[in-house]
Amino acid sequence: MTILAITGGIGGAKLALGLTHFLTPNELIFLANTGDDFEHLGLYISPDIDTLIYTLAGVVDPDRGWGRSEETWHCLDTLAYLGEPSWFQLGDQDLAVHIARTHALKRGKNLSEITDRIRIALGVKYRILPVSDDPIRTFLHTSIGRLSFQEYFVKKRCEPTVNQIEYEHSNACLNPRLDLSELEGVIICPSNPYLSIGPMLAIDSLFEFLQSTRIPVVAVSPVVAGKAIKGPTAKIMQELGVAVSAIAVARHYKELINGFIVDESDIDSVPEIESMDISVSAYPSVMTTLQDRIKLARHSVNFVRSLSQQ
Ligand code: FO1
Repeated sequence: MTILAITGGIGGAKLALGLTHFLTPNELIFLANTGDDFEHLGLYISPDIDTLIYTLAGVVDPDRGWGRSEETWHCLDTLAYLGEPSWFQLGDQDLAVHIARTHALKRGKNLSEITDRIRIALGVKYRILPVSDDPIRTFLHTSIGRLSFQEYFVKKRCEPTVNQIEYEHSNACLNPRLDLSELEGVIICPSNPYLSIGPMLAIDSLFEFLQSTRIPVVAVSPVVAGKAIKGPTAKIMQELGVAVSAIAVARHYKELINGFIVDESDIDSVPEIESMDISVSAYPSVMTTLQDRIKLARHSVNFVRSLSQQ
């Protein structure tokens, strides 16, 4: 039986790495967000898939959390010199991945096939499935208009006020390579619920599966003591009129989860979350070191397994 880890962005990749330290490639499968994907300079870029592959392969830049370590930027410098857009930083090694992906897609391969090729080439033994092979795109309606995800996130540095989030997809299908019958449980990683997990849950069949399945579905809170661990989660929650708290994240996932992990500093929120008919576990959930990631990952899997025995 297999654990499905639903992940997007840097927070998700941290827990994902922890999971690979004790689950085998047969026991773990990743479903990755593609709502941040976009075309830039004629290249198809899939940031959350690449962040996950680079993290699991041990080649991610440890400070940025995205892109490759020991990267060089000759191509980007030359593009800037030529007057081409350089706001989205593409390193030289990273560019090779975008070129290979774009080339494969142009030859008729799908995103799953090319993701498999890239992760195998980088030595990653774990299956990584894009949530869909069909396009899904996140747009933000903001104080300065409708922005694509990367325009908002990178070009405008998350500064505009967000009024609404839109997931554009024309009936995108859940990745058919995902065999739901082989799953023993699901972990929703501590990724941004709106920007990273939201686009995936916009696929009806995934949402309905999580809502109706009898296997345990556990989410790990990305909000700790009223603050987001990383990125614009807290800012977006505030702007959407939602309290920045683990309770609000649990309420957001309420229909889908039967287990929720809060940081031990949020122990006071346990009764209110339990009143939503969700089992709660309080555990240190800020992942600074590799040991933190492994411990939280192990705790998440143990929690999933304890819920399946109930
Ligand atoms: N994030 C930035 O803040 N600035 C960048 O220039 C940037 C470039 C980039 C290139 C490749 C890649 O895979 C990721 C990149 N990211 C960059 C990260 C990315 O925008 C975000 O981490 C995700 O889309 C959010 O999950």
